[in-house]
Amino acid sequence: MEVERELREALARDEFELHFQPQIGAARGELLGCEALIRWRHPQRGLVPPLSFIPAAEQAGLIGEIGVWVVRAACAQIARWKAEGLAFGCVAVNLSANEFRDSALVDTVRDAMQQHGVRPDEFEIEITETVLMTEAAALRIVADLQALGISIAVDDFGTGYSSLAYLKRLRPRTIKIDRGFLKDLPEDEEDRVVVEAIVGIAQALGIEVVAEGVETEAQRDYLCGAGCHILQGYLIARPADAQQYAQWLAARP
Ligand code: G
Ligand code: G
Ligand code: MN
Ligand code: NA
Repeated sequence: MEVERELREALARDEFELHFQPQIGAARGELLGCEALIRWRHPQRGLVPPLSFIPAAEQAGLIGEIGVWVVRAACAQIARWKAEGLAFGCVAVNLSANEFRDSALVDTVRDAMQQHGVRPDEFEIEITETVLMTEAAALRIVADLQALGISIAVDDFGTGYSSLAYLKRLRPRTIKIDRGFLKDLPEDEEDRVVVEAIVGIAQALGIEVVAEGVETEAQRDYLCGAGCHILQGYLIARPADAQQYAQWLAARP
């Protein structure tokens, strides 16, 4: 398969890179960390976004190898920021549900953290809600990752297989309300009802809520008032490569 060969070459040639988007406290604006987002620096096509190659990587059975690259690259970046004396908080990586089929993931994460001297509070894993995440084997891998001391964030919350039993079993530190629920805030009454219900459930379960895709001050003000704990979005900063992100960090008061 053509795409498969291209993706293998991209791995071999080290053409992937991570970009970073900050997360800040909703009430006080302090830096909490960032989400790492993969891009493919294609020699001809330029910077390729993940939606253009992650689905193909899943189909080609290459998502596991890309996940290993992402985990190692994030840990290596953490070590570099530390060496530079930058306060970066916690770095969250995205892993596909398919990667929770292989318990080798736990060794990959443990080894990468050890190799780069990454503390558990400096590393987080984002997973999306799917039926797979209710399977015993996948839940076991999540529990083994949590036993390393790292936290789990449920991504795109509200769009997938959400059930309260699932939240109770997964015990995430945060849930990320999908951008789709935020884009028409604060005007849309149904979206307000959804957001407030999610915040209420999360609070009752001791889970923090991340609002992602925050673009306007009106959205931010509404989300703060509704009790969201953490903000991420273009209003704060767009995803940026490691060098630009380090500059953004260094420029903060
Ligand atoms: O980065 P962008 O801004 O385009 O992200 C689009 C989608 O790609 C998001 O749903 C995000 O979760 C996913 N994504 C980003 N980086 C990674 C990654 O490293 N691995 C996987 N599996 N998905 C990613
Ligand atoms: O992993 P996830 O599906 O949550 O990926 C987040 C996606 O949202 C990435 O594609 C990222 O570039 C994008 N994103 C982040 N902030 C904003 C924003 O404020 N507005 C929009 N439209 N997209 C955003
Ligand atoms: Mn994400
Ligand atoms: Na998301």
